[in-house]
Amino acid sequence: VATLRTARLAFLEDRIRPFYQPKICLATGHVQGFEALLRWRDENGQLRSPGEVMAAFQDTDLAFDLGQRMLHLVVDDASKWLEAEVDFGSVAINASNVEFTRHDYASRVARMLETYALPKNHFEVEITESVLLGANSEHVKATISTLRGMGIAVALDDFGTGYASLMHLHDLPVDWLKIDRSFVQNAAMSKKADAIIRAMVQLARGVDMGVVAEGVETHTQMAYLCKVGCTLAQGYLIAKPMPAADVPKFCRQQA
Ligand code: G
Ligand code: G
Ligand code: MN
Ligand code: NA
Repeated sequence: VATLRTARLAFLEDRIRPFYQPKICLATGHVQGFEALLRWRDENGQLRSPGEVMAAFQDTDLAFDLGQRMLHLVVDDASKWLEAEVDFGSVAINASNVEFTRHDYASRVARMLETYALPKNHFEVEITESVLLGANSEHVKATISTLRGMGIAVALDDFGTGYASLMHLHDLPVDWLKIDRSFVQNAAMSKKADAIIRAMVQLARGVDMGVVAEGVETHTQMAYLCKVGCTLAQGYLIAKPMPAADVPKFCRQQA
């Protein structure tokens, strides 16, 4: 486990990078966009997942700074793809609750996009419903609608793993619902898992949300998800998260 010191050093020494995992349209196979996922190199140059850094930084100002750094790096990468006429669709960033509940989240994002001349419809934000469990859920809802009003799509991540999900859907106007990979992995394997996935898709469609299936690893899962009406698929079957430098080639191959 990374200590706070190890995590802080990675941050200070600029060893944090976004990797990008594509989401494809199940109906057409086209790239809809990419999710940015934090990766970092430890002192031995080993590539590591975000869990440890985020656990070490949790609920500190560093969590906020880390989010700002990611936002900066992701918008920079995307603006370069745009300049090179790479058809990447949109890029999505995961916002931690600490970042998202700071009063000026929407305007900070807007300023960053404007600085890099990245049109807002090329950018998306992923949140989890736990952000609504904090003290100021009215403010969270206002932030969501400000972002959407600017043309930035919002996705509800890890759907199905949280608490009181149905209630949140009712008054949470988001664009995308991401079905957690724990459900996707059992798809087409058990009647119960199938019933749950079908119910989630129905629910999302009933409130005009698109549905993203996460963690798709097999052709069987992909065919099943397409059949039951999911919109997009993301997972190792399509591609693992890749460095920014590999995104242009991936987009060209898919076109
Ligand atoms: O990429 P990986 O499966 O290791 O990610 C583990 C978790 O870390 C996922 O829940 C993902 O949403 C989260 N995560 C990845 N990158 C970021 C990031 O830049 N910011 C935040 N807040 N969470 C991230
Ligand atoms: O919580 P969030 O959905 O943002 O987390 C996405 C995480 O899932 C990332 O850490 C990513 O590395 C991981 N991931 C993406 N695709 C797959 C997959 O097909 N299988 C598994 N096991 N993990 C995946
Ligand atoms: Mn996510
Ligand atoms: Na997720």
